[in-house]
Parts: sequence; structure tokens; C-alpha cells
Amino acid sequence: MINAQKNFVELSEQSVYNQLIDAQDKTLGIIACGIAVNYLMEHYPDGCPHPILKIGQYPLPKKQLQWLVDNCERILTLEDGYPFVEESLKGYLGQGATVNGRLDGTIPRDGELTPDSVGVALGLATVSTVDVPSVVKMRPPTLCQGCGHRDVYEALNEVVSGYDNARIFSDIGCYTLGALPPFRAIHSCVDMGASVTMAKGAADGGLFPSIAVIGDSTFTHSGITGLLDCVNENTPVTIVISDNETTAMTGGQDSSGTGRLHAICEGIGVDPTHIRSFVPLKKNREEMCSIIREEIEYKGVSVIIPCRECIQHIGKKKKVK
Ligand SMILES: Cc1ncc(C[n+]2csc(CCOP(=O)(O)OP(=O)(O)O)c2C)c(N)n1
Ligand code: SF4
Repeated sequence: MINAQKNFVELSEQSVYNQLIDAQDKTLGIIACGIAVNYLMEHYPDGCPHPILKIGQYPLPKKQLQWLVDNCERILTLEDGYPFVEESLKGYLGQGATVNGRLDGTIPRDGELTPDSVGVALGLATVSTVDVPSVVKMRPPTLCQGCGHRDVYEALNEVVSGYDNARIFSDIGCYTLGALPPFRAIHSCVDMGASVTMAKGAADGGLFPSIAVIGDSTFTHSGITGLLDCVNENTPVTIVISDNETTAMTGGQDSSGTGRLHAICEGIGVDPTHIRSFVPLKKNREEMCSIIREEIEYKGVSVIIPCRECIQHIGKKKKVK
């Protein structure tokens, strides 16, 4: 096992996806992972004056890291999300090197990495460095016109407006945009699968109605286990699996439950009479609302599967043809 890891590190050191680019100004050495490279280069269109180690393959290439630490006065790590590389450096290189990044607040500890936060970390700006033309208006993200998730939220909103204390727990995917106007339909988004377990916890705590909205792909990723838990305890929850037959948010990859969601839920033990389906379209609004209402009122586990293909996905398939 130890030898395998050593081999992986060697492979990383030889990989074309890990590039060490030397430069004159060694007061700073920069480790940039994935998209961070682009954000970095936006600030240096004519070339970065500091050495850069571009990371595109893991585990970290130890030789190149060591070179950077030995030759640069301080290291700046640019990576999205969790400070994985920054923390690993301690294990790799000991405590000697001065490393800046998310852990010391050079990059904000929360939120996504952006060209702006990289500019601030480089000391090139104090606030926004991107020159936005005045004609460009702020435009919050929104569900596409014609998206089936829209119809689901419109129907859900109509039904839950009849309850005083309804809560809709959701998850991450295009459908998360149901949190924003005009829907303002969902109350939480924590991590993949949490919609189901949070709905269960809330129902256990006495909340009614307790509803989860989860995408088909997120459901097969990590919603199934929570649903099994609900079945085992016959928890009064309504789980909406909004099936657009693809993994839309990340670019339209295949979704592993396509065509099998009903069977999966039945296999877990959901009562087949409480696995309902409809096609989320305006013309079906009445049917959608009455199914949602009936299943909310059922004091056990119910699953509703609105199923209509993502329109962007349909468009892509047509283009390929
Ligand atoms: C643990 C984890 N893995 C991967 C991702 C990336 N990711 C964001 S949304 C998503 C899936 C969305 O697909 P789906 O549930 O089908 O919803 P849709 O976007 O199609 O509405 C994935 C994999 C993530 N956020 N968290
Ligand atoms: S990409 Fe597809 S799922 Fe996402 S908002 Fe647009 S139509 Fe809806």
C-alpha cells in the first residue's frame, strides 16, 4: 500500500498536468489548482512574475512542491473549496514554509474562489478588480424558461400555501434555484442527500408537512440511504424526486437512476401506492396539485416523481444528431 502511494506521487511528479513554471520574482511562489490557474492569469495577461506550480493531478507532486518552497520566500495556495492542498503542505513539507491561503485568511475562508479574491490575495487590489461595463446589469441565476422544475415549484407553492408551517428541504442541483425569486420555495440546501435526512429529522421533531425536493441524480448519489431510513421508521415525509433525466447542473451527464427511480423506491420499501408520478407541465397543474396534496396528507413515506426531460439536454441531443 505504502509503495503504491509512492508510485502515485512519482506519477504525479511526471504528469503533464502538474507544471512548474519558473519566473524571476521569487518573493512569492504560487500553487494554483484547477480553475485557480485561470483566475491567477487574469491578473497577469503578460505572464506571471512569480513561479507557479499548476496542479491538475493528485497526489501532490512532492519534488515540485519542495522546489517551490526551497526557492520562494513564501507560498500562496489558490484552490477552490476546502484548503486541501494548503493543509497537506504541512504533512509534506513540515512546518518551516510560510504558506498563505484560506487558513490564514489571505483567501476568504468561505465562499468560492473568484478572480477578485485572487487579486486581493496577490495584493493587486483591495476590492473588485474586474471592470464590469455599466451596461451589464446584475442578473441572479434562474431556472431556464420551460424547465420542469419551475412547474414543480409552482405546484408545490400552491399546495403548501394552505399550510401554516410547511418546510421544504432541498439539495444541490438546478432545482436549488427554487430558493430564489420568483419561487422562494425551498428553505435549506446543505449537501447532497441532506434534503431527505433533514426532512426526516424535522418530521421526527413534529414538523408537518415536512417535504424534501431532490434531483434524480442527487437522489441516487446520496438520497437513497435517507429514504431507507424514512421507510424503516415509517416517517411522515413527502419526498419529491424532480426527475429531469440528466445531471443538469454539472453539464448534462447521464443520471444513474433514469428510468428506474420508481423501481428503486419500491425496492427500498416505499409502499407502491405512495410512489406517484406526473409530467410537470402547466396543463397538468391541477393533477400535480392534487397528487401533492394527497401525499402530504398521507401519514407515512410518500415519494412523488415529477418527470420531464431537461430542455437544455433535449437541445444538446438534437445538436449532436
Ligand atoms: C458531494 C458532491 N459531489 C458532486 C457535487 C457536484 N454537483 C452539484 S449538483 C450535482 C447533481 C445535480 O443533478 P440532479 O440532482 O439530477 O439535479 P439537476 O441539476 O439535474 O436539476 C452534482 C453532482 C456536489 N455538489 N457535491
Ligand atoms: S439546465 Fe435543465 S434542469 Fe437546469 S434550469 Fe435549465 S432546463 Fe432546468
